[in-house]
Amino acid sequence: MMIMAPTWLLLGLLAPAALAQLPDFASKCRGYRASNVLRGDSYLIADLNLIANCSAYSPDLANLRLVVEYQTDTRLHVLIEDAEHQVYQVQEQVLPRPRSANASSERSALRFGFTEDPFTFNVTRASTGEVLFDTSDTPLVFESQFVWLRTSLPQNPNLYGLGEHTDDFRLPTDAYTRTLWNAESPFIPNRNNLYGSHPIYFDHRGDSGTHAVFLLNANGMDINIGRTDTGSQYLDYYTIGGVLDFYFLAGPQPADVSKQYAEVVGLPAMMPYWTLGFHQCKYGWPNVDHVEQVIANYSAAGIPLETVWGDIDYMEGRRDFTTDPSRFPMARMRALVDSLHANNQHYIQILDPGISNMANYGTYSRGIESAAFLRNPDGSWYRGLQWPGEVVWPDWFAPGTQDWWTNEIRSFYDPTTGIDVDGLWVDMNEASNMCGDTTCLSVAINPAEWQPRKPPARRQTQTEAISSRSIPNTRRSLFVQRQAEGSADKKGLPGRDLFQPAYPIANHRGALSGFTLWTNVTNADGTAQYDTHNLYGTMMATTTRNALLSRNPGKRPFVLTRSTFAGSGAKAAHWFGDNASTWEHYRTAIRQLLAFAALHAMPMVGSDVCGFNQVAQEHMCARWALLGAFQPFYRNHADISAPDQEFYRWPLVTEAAKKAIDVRYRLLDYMYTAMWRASEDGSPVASPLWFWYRGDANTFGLQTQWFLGQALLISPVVEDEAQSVSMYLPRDVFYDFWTGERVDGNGETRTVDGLGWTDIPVHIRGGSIVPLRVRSANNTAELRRQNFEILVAPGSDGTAKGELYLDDGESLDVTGRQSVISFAWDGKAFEAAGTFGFDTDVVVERVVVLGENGQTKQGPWGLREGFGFSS
Ligand SMILES: *[C@@H]1O[C@H](CO)[C@@H](O)[C@H](O)[C@H]1NC(C)=O
Ligand SMILES: *[C@@H]1O[C@H](CO)[C@@H](O)[C@H](O)[C@H]1NC(C)=O
Ligand SMILES: *[C@@H]1O[C@H](CO)[C@@H](O)[C@H](O)[C@H]1NC(C)=O
Ligand SMILES: *[C@@H]1O[C@H](CO)[C@@H](O)[C@H](O)[C@H]1NC(C)=O
Ligand SMILES: *[C@@H]1O[C@H](CO)[C@@H](O)[C@H](O)[C@H]1NC(C)=O
Ligand SMILES: *[C@@H]1O[C@H](CO)[C@@H](O)[C@H](O)[C@H]1NC(C)=O
Ligand SMILES: CC(=O)N[C@H]1CO[C@H](CO)[C@@H](O)[C@@H]1O
Repeated sequence: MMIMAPTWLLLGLLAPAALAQLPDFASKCRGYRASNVLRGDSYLIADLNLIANCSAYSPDLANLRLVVEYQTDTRLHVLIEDAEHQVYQVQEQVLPRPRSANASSERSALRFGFTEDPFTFNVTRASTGEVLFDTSDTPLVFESQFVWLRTSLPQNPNLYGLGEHTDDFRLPTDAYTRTLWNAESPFIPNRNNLYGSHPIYFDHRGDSGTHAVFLLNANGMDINIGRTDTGSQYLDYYTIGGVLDFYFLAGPQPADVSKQYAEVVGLPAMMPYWTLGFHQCKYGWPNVDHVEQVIANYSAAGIPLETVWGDIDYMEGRRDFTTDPSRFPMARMRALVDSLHANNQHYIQILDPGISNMANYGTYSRGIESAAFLRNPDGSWYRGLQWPGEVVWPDWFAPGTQDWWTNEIRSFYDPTTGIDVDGLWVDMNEASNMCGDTTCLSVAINPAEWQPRKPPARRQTQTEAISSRSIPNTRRSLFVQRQAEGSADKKGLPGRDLFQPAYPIANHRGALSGFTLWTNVTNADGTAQYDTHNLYGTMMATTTRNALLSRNPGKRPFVLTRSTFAGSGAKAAHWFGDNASTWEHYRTAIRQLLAFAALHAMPMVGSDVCGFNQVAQEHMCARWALLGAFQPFYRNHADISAPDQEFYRWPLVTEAAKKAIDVRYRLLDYMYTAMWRASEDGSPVASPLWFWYRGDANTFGLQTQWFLGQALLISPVVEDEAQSVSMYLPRDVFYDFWTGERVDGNGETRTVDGLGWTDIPVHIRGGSIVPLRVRSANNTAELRRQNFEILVAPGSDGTAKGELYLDDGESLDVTGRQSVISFAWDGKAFEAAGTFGFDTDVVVERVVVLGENGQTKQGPWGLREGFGFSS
C-alpha cells in the first residue's frame, strides 16, 4: 500500500494527540522538500530544502544534498549531507570509503524509494518487495548539533550489533537506548556506552533474508529502539553532529552481510600465527624476578605459554618508553625477552596515550619538537591526567605525530639496545582522562608521589562537570579562526557549542567531556574532538601499527587496542576491557565475541580469561580457560587489586588449561584458516547459530553457544557452578568432537549432564571437514612442525567439505608462498586440491571419516600437491 502523505503530517495538524508518540520536539518539525532530482542508472541526486525551522536543539541547516548510489548489486549508499560540505565527515585517512562499482539500479538487490514533499525514503528488497528501512512516519531533522532520523521496523525485530555493549546479543526492542561514545568503563556495565563505537545493526528476518544498516558517523549518538503508543516499532538515531551516511547491505544470508560490511570498513587484518597462542598478563607483577617465576611456573606445570605481557608495572613512574630502573631494569628486561625468544615465546608491552609533561622526559620533549600534542586555543599544550600524573595528549591528526611515535617505538623497542617486543598493546585510548574536570590541573602533581588509582566509577552529572570547571583565560578568537580554517572541507560547522551541546547523549561518564579529552579541543587538521572523539583509540592503534610496520617491514604487526571504531578490525585486535571475575562476565564474553567477530568485522577478540577485577574462583577459572580456548584472542589477565590467577595456581585449572590449550593448538590451523578467510572476504570467524540456520526461530535469541569457523559448535557450561548445560542443536547432523559419535539435532534444547570441570561440549557440524594437527606442542613454532589429520564429518547427504590455509605465519606479503587447499568428500572419494605455494615437509598422516561408514585412511600424503583416494 502506498501512503500518500506521512501520517504525522496529516494527523499532526488535525489531531495533536496523535503526536504523543513522537518526541516533543518533532511536532514543530516539517522536514525537507526534495527538488532538482537527477537520476542515472546507478545514482540519484537531489537537493533537500528545509520546509520550516524546527530548532529542536540547535539551528536547522537550510540546504542539504541527497546522494544515492547503487554501489554494488548488494550495497546501496544513501548520503544526506549539507550542501556546503562544512559538516564534519569522518576523515578518509581514518576510514577510506569503498569505491562504487556503479551497479545498475535495475539489477540491485535493494531499491530506493522516496517522497519529495516532505522528503522521506524507504529501502526495499527488490526480490520480495519487503520494506527494510522506511522513514515516512517522521520528518528528517538536520541541525548543526542535532540530527534525527527514524525508521519503522517490523514487530519484534531481530536486531543485533550497535556495539560495544554487554547487553543481550539480540537487542531489546522496547525502550532501549544504545549510546555510542567511547568511554573507559570499569566493570563493563550493561545498558551503557563502553570502549568502542560500531554504528551498524543486522536485521534478521528469518528465511526472507538478513540485511544490515551501517551509519558512517563518528559523533556521539543515542540510538533508540522502541514502540510508539500505537505499538509500531521503530529505531531512531539522535546524533549530535555529522552527516547521515548510510550503507544498506542486502545479504541475504547473514554471512553475506558480514562480508559486505567488511568490504565497506576494511577486511580484518591478518594476524601472525603465534598470536593465536596462549597469552598471560597481570597488572601488578612487581618486578622482573616475578615475571621470570611466572614463566618458569607455567613451564613446570606443563601449560604451554606463548606470550608474556607487560602491563604498566614495567614503566618508571608510569611513563611510556621507560623501564623502572630497580624493578624492571633494561638489562634484565633484555635478558628476559632474549630468553623468551630462545624458547619460541613472545613478549608484548602496553602503551598509554597520556604523555607525562615532566621536565627532562625525552618522549615529551621530542613530542613538543614535533608538535605532536593537542593544544589549547592559546597554543599551549592541552593537559589531562593519566597514569603518570599530569599529561599531554598525542594529536593523531598532527603532521608530526606519526614520525615522533614511530621514532619513540623504534628506539625504545630497538632489538639491539632496547626491548625487542613482538607486538604492542594500546590502552586507555578512549581517551580515558582520570581528570573528570579541571580541578586536578591546578594542583601541581609530583609524579613520584602520584599513586595509581582507578578512575572514579561514580556517575558525574552534566551540571557537576561544568560547574567544577574553571574557565581559563582563552584566546577565543584564535580558536574560532582555527575552526574556520577547517570548516570548508567537511571538518565541522563553525559556531557550534562544542563543549555542551543542547542534546545530551546518555553518556554514562556524565558530560560529553567527562573523564575524557575536552570536546572543544581542536585537532591539527582543524577538526574538533567533539567530532573525532570516537576515533581517538582507532587512530592510536593505526599509528602504532604503522610504527611497527616501519620497525619491522614485511612482518605482520600485532596491536591490541581497547578503544575501537567501525573498521578497527582492519588494524588491530581487541579485548573486552575491564570485566570482573564473575560467572556473569564469563557468559557476557560469549555475546561480545559474537558481536565483534560476526557483526563488527573484528575477529581477533576475546575477554580477559578468568576475569579482570575481583577474585577469580577455581571452578569459574577452569571453565573460562576452556571457553577462552575457543575465542580467537586467548589471554588470561587480571587487575592489580585482584589475586594472582595464572592457570597453574589451582590443580583443577591447570588440568582444564592443559586440555584447553591442547585442543586449541590441535585446531589452530583450522582457526588460522578461518582468520585468513576473514582477511580475504570478511567471512565471520565466530558466529551465532542463526547465521547458518536462518529460518530456525529458536536460534535467534541464542547467546551462549557459537560457531568457531563454520564447522565447530561450542556449547560451554554457562550456569554458575553447574556441571550440565542446556544446549540447542538445530535439525542437522552433528558429531561429538571428543568422541566422534554422531548426534542428530532435532531442533530442541537438550540437557547434557555430568560435565566435569575440564569438559566443554564441542560438536562438528555435518558437512564439514576439519584439519587438525596430530598432536599439540609447547609453543606455536613447534606446533607448526606437527603433521595433520583430517576429520571428515559427512552431512545428511553424505558429503562434506572444508579448507586449510598455510603460509609462513608472519609475512605481510605471502604472494606465491601460500597454500589454499580445499577438501571434498562425496561419500566415497576424498580429494585435496588447490594451490600449494607453501613449502613444507609436514604431511597428512591420516584422513578419518566419521559416522556409520566411518573409516580411517592412513597416509602419509605430502602438502606440496593435491591428493585423494576412493574408499
Ligand atoms: C529559519 O530561520 C532562519 C533564521 O531565523 C531564517 O533565516 C530562515 O529563513 C528560516 N527558514 C525557514 C525555512 O523558515
Ligand atoms: C563510477 O562512476 C563515477 C562517476 O561517473 C566514476 O568516477 C567512477 O570511476 C566509476 N567507477 C567505476 C568502478 O566504474
Ligand atoms: C517506498 O516509497 C515509495 C515512495 O513513497 C512508495 O511508492 C513505495 O510504495 C514504498 N514502498 C513500499 C514497499 O512501501
Ligand atoms: C612459582 O612457584 C614457586 C614454587 O611453587 C612458588 O614458590 C612461587 O611463589 C611461584 N611464583 C609465581 C610468581 O607464581
Ligand atoms: C572549552 O570549554 C570550556 C568550558 O566552557 C572552556 O573553559 C575552554 O576554554 C574551552 N576550550 C576551548 C578550546 O574552547
Ligand atoms: C612440553 O614440554 C614438556 C617438557 O619438555 C614435554 O614433556 C611435553 O610433552 C611437551 N608438551 C607437548 C604438548 O609437546
Ligand atoms: C555483570 C557483572 O558481573 N557485573 C558486576 C561487575 O562488577 C560490579 C562491581 O563489583 C558488580 O556490582 C556487578 O554486578
